[in-house]
Amino acid sequence: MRAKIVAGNWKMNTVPSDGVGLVVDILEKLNPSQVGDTRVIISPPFTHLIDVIDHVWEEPHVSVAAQNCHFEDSGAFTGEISAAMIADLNIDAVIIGHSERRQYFNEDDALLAKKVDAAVRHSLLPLFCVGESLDQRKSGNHEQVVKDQLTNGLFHLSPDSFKSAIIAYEPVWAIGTGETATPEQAQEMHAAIRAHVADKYGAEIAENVSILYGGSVKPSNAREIFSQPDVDGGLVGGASLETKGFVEIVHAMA
Ligand code: G2H
Repeated sequence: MRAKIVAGNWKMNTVPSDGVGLVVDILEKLNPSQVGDTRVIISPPFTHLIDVIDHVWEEPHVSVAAQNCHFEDSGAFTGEISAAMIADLNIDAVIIGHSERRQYFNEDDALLAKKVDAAVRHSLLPLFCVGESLDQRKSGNHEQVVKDQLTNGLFHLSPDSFKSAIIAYEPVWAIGTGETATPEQAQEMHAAIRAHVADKYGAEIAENVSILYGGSVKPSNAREIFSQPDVDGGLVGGASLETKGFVEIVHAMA
């Protein structure tokens, strides 16, 4: 049975003191009977990781992810944070390949593959993001774009290492725009991703990999998107910065 996951990607929002308040508030408002077996992942900026992990480590269904890592373990890379450093804080996961990293920091598949390796080397679950631009969708090329991102950034992993990965499908045209993929568009791409995983790793591994949808998920659309058979949860940006909305989204997954 694959895991149901709702992850909150705070991006570069909140200062540390506000972030701690937000996580405390979220933990208070999550209703265990409505969370069920959904795994909640909180992904704050690096500056908040120590404080946030302090608050969630005793919560069985809640874990913490970093938003990025460097591919080397240490060295002369001023301003960078390594997977080794993140893992040493008892963080569980790291987001890799978010479209904002691809777009604003020129991260390409070859670099992302090295980051995935660094994550796996330090037992961090790679939450690997893929997604097409509006032009790529309009040209009908969207499935191939996403398949190539997976092939080049993630599918070099051995089957055993791949089993720790989580995939997030985030159409770039739906990120932070208020525009969401329809449940049918999400399902179609998630099914294509699962089929692509099956081609590479076999049906059993494909059946067990969690594929999250991201892109303007909100309380008003979460339940319908999450009800699709190949959608195993969400990667939530803007709506994860407000307790009530994020908690509603988590409860919508159960
Ligand atoms: C997509 C998503 C979270 P938002 O980037 O990763 O953000 O929900 O604000 O579109």
